[in-house]
Amino acid sequence: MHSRTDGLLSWNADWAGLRVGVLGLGITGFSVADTLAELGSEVLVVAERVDERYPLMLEVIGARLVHVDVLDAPPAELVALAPELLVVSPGFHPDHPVILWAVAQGIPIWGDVELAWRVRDKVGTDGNGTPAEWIAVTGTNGKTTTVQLASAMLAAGGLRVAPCGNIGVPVLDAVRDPGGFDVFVVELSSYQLHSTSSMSPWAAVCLNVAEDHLDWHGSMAEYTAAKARVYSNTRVACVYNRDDAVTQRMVEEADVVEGARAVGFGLGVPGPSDLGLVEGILCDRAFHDDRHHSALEITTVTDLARIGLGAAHTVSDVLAASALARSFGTPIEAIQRALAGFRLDRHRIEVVATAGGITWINDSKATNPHAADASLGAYESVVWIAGGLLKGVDIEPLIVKRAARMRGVVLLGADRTLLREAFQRHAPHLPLFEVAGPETEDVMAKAVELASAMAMPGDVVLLAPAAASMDQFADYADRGVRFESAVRELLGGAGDDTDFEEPAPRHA
Ligand code: UMA
Repeated sequence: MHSRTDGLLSWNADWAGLRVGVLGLGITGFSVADTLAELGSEVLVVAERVDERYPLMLEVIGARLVHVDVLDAPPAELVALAPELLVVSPGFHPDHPVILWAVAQGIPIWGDVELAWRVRDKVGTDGNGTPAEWIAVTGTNGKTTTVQLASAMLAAGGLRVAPCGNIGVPVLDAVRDPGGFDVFVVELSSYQLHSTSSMSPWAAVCLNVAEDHLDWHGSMAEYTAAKARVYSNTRVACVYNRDDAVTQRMVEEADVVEGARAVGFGLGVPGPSDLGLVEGILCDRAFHDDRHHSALEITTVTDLARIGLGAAHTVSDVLAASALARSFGTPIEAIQRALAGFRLDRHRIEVVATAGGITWINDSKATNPHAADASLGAYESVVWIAGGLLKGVDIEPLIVKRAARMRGVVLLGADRTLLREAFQRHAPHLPLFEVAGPETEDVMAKAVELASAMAMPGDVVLLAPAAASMDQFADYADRGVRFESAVRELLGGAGDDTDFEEPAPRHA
């Protein structure tokens, strides 16, 4: 069925007077309303749980707001508007009653990324509307680090780069920045990919796929299908993980633009269209004229370990980011310069302190079992602090795989019963303590005290919860900060984080 929105493929298209419903008023919803208001559309925002700063801002830009306590049906104002388009924030489930209503009405449903792709020629690279290229990054884990790495590499090569998307800067804000950019490195969540269809990126990567967000997607198949959309219409390079066959299959099955290449990365020896490792050296054999006979050296695992990037999953991220940057013509020297100055974000395998031979590590960013697996795998003997919201994901395989490395366990958070039962089934001998919730204040102090009682010299006490934090904390950063304060409180002046040697990276 033809609809008016089919032809809306440029900032300069006829958006004036278009009746649009916008679902959600967080950072995405506001960026959508602001963009559409600037384009002259008639905007009605519908949301529950609205942050107090937004309503006034909507008034200023000339968009209307319907704010309800519980949004369980399309409000009368939205029905009366008879929207020609509904733009949804990523947090809305596809089975949300308002979305189901729109589907039944035949109203097109876009996410903010779809809208951003269509209006990407507003400023462009040079102010005259030549759109910046897009590099799209998804995966269960490592997205933000890879986006930051690729952005740093492209910038070191002299380009104006905007990291944006799920990383926290709405793509529409990047697209409308008056300065203009040469390239966007866009972090895309499975939620965002679900509502994106026109995007045709220069290069795309799905870093890995493991169970996460099953409560939102309903099944692993649906979650994987959403992630696979990142490769649709890719024009130059489909970058996949040779250590994760699912990502390779996604590329084989993707509908890409004729001429797009598949480029692998992984911790093994690279083939002629891959980046990989040869005796601890990270090599590019994909973007190299003599790739059938030799490889270009990027850096070594030892050098990466010196700057905190030596864990196996981080080496993978460096290879993926290098593949993306190389696909865009970034010289190897620029990649090396970018790596020399790069530091991981906070709360990602961050050493908080060492005292009495015990190392305290904050990996609060490990919000699913796949991420926790990566950090548990990096240490031989661990007191594990875990728990929170499991998001419908099965925790058992992780416990079966990693219990042998654990000295003991401290559980916290809403879903700790599921964790406790899994330990009872698979590692009943392990000392296990629980911190009862739901209050936030003393949780970490108690967890740290219990962990300290179990830890022996040589051990790592690792906060890698394998779960989301929102049941007890504002977000993963808040959880990490509270952990760090509790550790410092416990250790008093005894902690010293300067003499810690990064444990040898493992590539198993
Ligand atoms: N809302 C409702 N009902 C709902 C859901 C949302 O009314 O059922 C409304 C509320 O008004 C709320 C607003 O929608 O204030 C929030 O919208 P949202 O949940 O879509 O969040 P945003 O503030 O727009 O932020 C989103 C991403 N959040 C989610 O996907 C949940 C941010 O990723 C992202 O940085 C931002 O867009 C910019 O692209 C955060 C995230 O947790 C970091 N992402 C998940 C992850 O990384 O695991 C996917």
